[in-house]
Amino acid sequence: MISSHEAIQLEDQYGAHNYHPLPVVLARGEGVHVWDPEGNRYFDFLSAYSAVNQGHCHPRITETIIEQSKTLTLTSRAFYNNVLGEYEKFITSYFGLDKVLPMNTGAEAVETAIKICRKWGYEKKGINENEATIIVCDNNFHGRTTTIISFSNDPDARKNFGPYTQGFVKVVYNDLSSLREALTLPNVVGFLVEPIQGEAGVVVPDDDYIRSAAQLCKEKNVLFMADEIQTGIARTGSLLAICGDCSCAGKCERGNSYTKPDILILGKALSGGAYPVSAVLADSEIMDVIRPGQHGSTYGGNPLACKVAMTALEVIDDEKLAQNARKLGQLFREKMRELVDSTNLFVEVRGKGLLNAVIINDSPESDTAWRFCLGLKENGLLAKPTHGNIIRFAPPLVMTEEQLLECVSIIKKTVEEFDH
Ligand code: PXG
Repeated sequence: MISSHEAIQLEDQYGAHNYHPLPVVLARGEGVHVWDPEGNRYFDFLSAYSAVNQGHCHPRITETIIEQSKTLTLTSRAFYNNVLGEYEKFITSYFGLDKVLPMNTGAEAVETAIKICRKWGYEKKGINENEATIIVCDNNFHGRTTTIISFSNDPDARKNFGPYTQGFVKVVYNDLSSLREALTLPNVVGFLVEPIQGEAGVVVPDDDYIRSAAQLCKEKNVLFMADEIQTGIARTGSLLAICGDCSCAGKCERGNSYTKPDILILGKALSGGAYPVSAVLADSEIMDVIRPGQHGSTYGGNPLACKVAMTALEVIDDEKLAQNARKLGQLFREKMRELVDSTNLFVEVRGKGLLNAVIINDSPESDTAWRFCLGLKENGLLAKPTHGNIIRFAPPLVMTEEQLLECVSIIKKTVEEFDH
């Protein structure tokens, strides 16, 4: 096996420099752990940005891949395949919406949602062609395609990638009056929102924000689109972040705190990190605006992806991962709050379930969070800053309480070393 040093050199020489990874090479993963080529073991506290909620190389998901890859992997949608329909029935009943449009990556699913929303605006709402407007939020992150970066306000994501796609207006996140005002603009067809802003630094809105925003949209006949690519699939202690503070003890019941989206966007953990699988769900009156030839993807809905997604979602229920994330999240924030109180380094901890962030006592432009993450790595835990002073902590949801407490000790030890 090549060494860490060699692996880093190869990426540096032959790969586009579109990332700045932490200097650690991962060669193997199992559950909450990953190993480098030299055999050092780490706790994964990023989970591939919440894609690996079910843990690395989950045996049931791996088994599904092996079995289906020996049977049939890809047919394209030129023909029917014998898994897609079964998957469509499964996932629509799982999330409580009539229909699904299967794609591969998160950004593709967001693009799909935008296309459905605009088409619905023209054909169902009677908006004049090419005038549809979609409301988005400041500091959003929805992916990297040209249209999506057109409504980003991150200079790195945007600069020199223009000209940009038109038809988007921004509102302040977690500010209902800002949304209310934008909804008075002509030609508004949709509101696209992350129920918790992950990339912005795990920004959790007020308890009533999502529900009230959806209500305002409903009053104006505007589609409420939830991007749950990072927050969904048990990460925040409920099946979806739009479930609110649910107390479901098992399978999602969509109880009183649940807000129904008009369009639900999923990706990442839909495959447990084993394969790129994304999906857009909506009720028929919305989804039916898409007719043959108007949207698609070679790999979208392939039998391997469909099987993987079904197993990945079954694992969420069978292992009660939402409930585990809910319980461990509370414990984690409690322990981090002790560090906020007892040290100068951490000033805040925030989050929901096992999607959390600590804010470090320095500026967003500083490299303090980066240096702290290097310290964590030396002590056997991998995390990554979202800004110079914010570190996201998002371990796989299969973690045990004992493992979580071990991780808390690693973080504590690193803080103590760092303070000196
Ligand atoms: N929506 C949200 C809320 C996301 O967090 C996407 C859409 C796009 O998903 P894809 O599969 O197209 O990456 C995300 C992705 C990165 C990166 O490397 C992406 C995310 C988080 C951190 C880094 O571009 N989230």
